[in-house]
Formats: sequence, C-alpha cells, structure tokens
Amino acid sequence: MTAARPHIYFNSSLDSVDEWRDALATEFADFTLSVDPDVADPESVDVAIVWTLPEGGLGRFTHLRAILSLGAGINQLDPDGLPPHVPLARLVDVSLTRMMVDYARTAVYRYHRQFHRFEQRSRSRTWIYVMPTLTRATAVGVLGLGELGGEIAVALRQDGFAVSGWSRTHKSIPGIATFAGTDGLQSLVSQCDILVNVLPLTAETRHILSRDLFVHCRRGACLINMGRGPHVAEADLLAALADGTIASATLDVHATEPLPQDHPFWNHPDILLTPHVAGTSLPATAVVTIGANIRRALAGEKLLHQVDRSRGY
Ligand code: NDP
Ligand code: OXD
Repeated sequence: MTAARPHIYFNSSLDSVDEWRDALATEFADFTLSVDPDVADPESVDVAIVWTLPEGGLGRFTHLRAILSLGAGINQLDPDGLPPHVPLARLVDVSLTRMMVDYARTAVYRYHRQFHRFEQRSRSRTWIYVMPTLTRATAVGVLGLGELGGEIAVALRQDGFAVSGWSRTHKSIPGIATFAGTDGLQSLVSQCDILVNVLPLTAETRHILSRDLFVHCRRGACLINMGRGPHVAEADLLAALADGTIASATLDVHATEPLPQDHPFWNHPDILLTPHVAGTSLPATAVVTIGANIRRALAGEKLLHQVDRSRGY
C-alpha cells in the first residue's frame, strides 16, 4: 500500500473496471480511476491502463507518465501512433502465463493423441486405429521464447515432448534445442510435428506463417497459433491445408476479430477456431505488476517489461 495518489485512466471492452478498481485498492490507499465519458481534468491523468485505445487516442492526457497494456501483446495499441516520450509496458501476469501454458498443452495433446482425426472420423462413423505413441516421439517447436513461449517450452519438455524453440536472440534452456535467425527457423520447422506460435506481432513477424515457411515444414505438420492473427498469411495456410503440407491448424487469434461470418476458416474440416481465449490476465494477480509500474511511473523510473519501441515488443 502506498501513499501516492495516482489519477488512472482505464479503457477496455474486455476487462471489468469494477474488478480493477477493487484490485487497485489493494495497492493504493487513495487513487482516482476514470473511464470515458467521465474523465474530469484529463490533464491530471498520470497513467493509462488500456487493452485498446479509446476513440481519439490518448492525446488529451497531456501529462501522461506511462501507458500500461492490459495485454502481453501491444500491437493492438498501434504503438507507432503513441506519444514516443511516454513509456509503454506490456503485461506479465502469472494467471495469464498459466492459461497460455494450459492452452498450448491442450492443443498439443489433441494432436499428439490424434483427437483431431478421431473427431473428424466420428462424424462419418469411421473406426480408425492410430497407434498411440509416447510424448517423446512427438517433436514440438515453439516460436517465441519470451515470458510465455519460454514457459510453454519448459512445460512441454516436462511432459516429455521433444521440444525446440526459436527466438530473435539465441537462448539457452536446459533440455530444449534452441534456434535463432532465419536459417534457424527453417531448421527448426523441418524437425517438428507440431508448431506453436507465440511471437509478438511486429514488422518482422507479420505473415511469418506463410508459404515460404510451410515449404520447409515436415509434411503433415500441425500448427497452433496463439500469437496474433496477422502472423498467418491466410491464403497460404488454406493452400497448405489443401495440399497436405500442413495437416491441421488450431487458431486462437485472427486478423479480424470476431472472424467475419463468410470467412473460409469457419467450418474448415482441418481448422479448430477458438475466439482469442488462450490467455487473459486476472486483476487480482496482474495488479502486482501494474501497481509496481504505476509507482515506477510516478517516480520517473524505468517500467517493468517496458516495450522497446524500436524492436516493436
Ligand atoms: P515476450 O516479449 O516476452 O517474448 C517474445 C519472444 O518472441 C522473445 O523470445 C523474442 O525473442 C521473440 N521474438 C520477437 N521477435 C522475433 C523475431 N523477429 N524473430 C524471432 N523471435 C522473435 O512476449 P510474451 O511471451 O509475453 O508474449 C508473446 C505474444 O503472445 C504477445 O505479444 C501476444 O501477441 C501473444 N499473446 C496471445 C494471447 C492470446 O490469448 N492468444 C495472450 C497473451 C499473449 P528474444 O527473446 O530474442 O527477444
Ligand atoms: C494479450 C492477449 O496480448 O490477451 O495479453 O492477447
């Protein structure tokens, strides 16, 4: 509990402002929490906690000291349009991490135990026997080895899968084969049965899941996209599913959300869609980082998990 009395602006269509008010009350004895359209004295706002930008952006908050994302990703805040002098932080939250690990495991096991094939065959009353295997026989590649990808890779390794991972800078994680750079990505995908994408969306990673990559994949590999929709070149994925390069895809994130009614991903026999639910932060746990970052912002200190604007994540 601190004596600081921050003025906090909050904007999210997904998160409950009441739950966040209660959570912030465990960190600050006195604070003001403003939401549109009732933001009195916008010039006095110290910190913005946001999932997406409000209409009109954040320009009216002329004395803003920090922008704190309610997501681990920040691309939805259109970072290039944010005031460059205001530090921006992404969210790291134990609940979010736990949910992302659970989602990755669920989707990986669905492929490893062939449930996707049994689901399809049961619709046509077809009995197929596929010999089950131990997890060590399935090679899983994790794209992105940050807060989330790193935990996912370690959890899958603990489950016995043969895990490899890819990041921008080289990482060393016991029991996991690590790769970096474009050549590293091609080597990794050529060895994997299942790919899990948990990269941030940046200029470099947009459409990374495209034909150029699929041609290096093991034939019949399965894809799990938990990063962002625009990581996938959609027409390339449909073509790869049609010719068997990719056997099946689990897509949690989509270029347009909600996915338009006429989108070809709906009803596709080899695609499982989930509505961007892989992970979410919970105020009761996320407030620990958010509270610490509000105090840092008021003190003019560097934020935890501050985004490097030049890298884009
Ligand atoms: P981090 O910033 O902790 O990690 C990002 C990882 O991606 C790092 O390992 C980084 O490499 C790597 N990376 C970034 N750019 C490249 C590149 N050009 N080439 C290779 N590797 C690259 O992010 P988080 O793990 O916290 O979050 C990752 C993403 O997950 C979010 O940005 C968001 O898009 C998505 N997400 C999705 C959710 C959902 O519900 N579907 C929920 C939460 C997050 P290096 O280690 O070298 O820096
Ligand atoms: C996030 C998300 O980035 O939920 O945290 O997508």
